[in-house]
Amino acid sequence: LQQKGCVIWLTGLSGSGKSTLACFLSRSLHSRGKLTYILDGDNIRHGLNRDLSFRAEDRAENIRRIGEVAKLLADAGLICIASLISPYRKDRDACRALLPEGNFIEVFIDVPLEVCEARDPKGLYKLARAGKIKGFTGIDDPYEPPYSCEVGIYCLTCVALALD
Ligand code: GGZ
Repeated sequence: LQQKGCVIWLTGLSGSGKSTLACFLSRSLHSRGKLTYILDGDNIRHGLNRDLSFRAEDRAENIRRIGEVAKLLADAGLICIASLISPYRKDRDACRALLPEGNFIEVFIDVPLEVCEARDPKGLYKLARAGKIKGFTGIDDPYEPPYSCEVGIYCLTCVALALD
């Protein structure tokens, strides 16, 4: 296997497009002969992390476990694409610290809350606004954008509006 493993960490709000981008990235890398694996927060919460809630300590544990699994996959030579809200800077930084310098690529999907909420693909923002989901990121739970990251992906809708 002539491939150096690494972790591409996608962070951003619910509905920002992390999973879509993860799939696109994975296909694109496959077509270039690269081996990839997607770790998606929402999926992993149905299996490995099904014991975890959305309280801050449980989110931290969710991120820690996914960070450790990502490291194992990267050690095995895969390009691991982690896609989870990972709202707290310190948790993302702890995952970064597991990998050698340069092997953790943090990608911030920078889509404003208003846009994510307007998309609301699963109707979760609506439920959160109605108080039916408590501690929803962006509504009544914080999201800490990275101070510095390897890649920032801006919302195309916002760019189009700004240019209009
Ligand atoms: C945020 C929540 C919540 C709360 C359920 N806050 O857009 P989705 O639906 O498909 O992905 C979100 C997913 C978040 O899981 P993560 O593992 O990525 O979160 S974290 O990194 O913060 O641990 C969302 C859904 O679960 N969801 N309740 N309260 N998102």
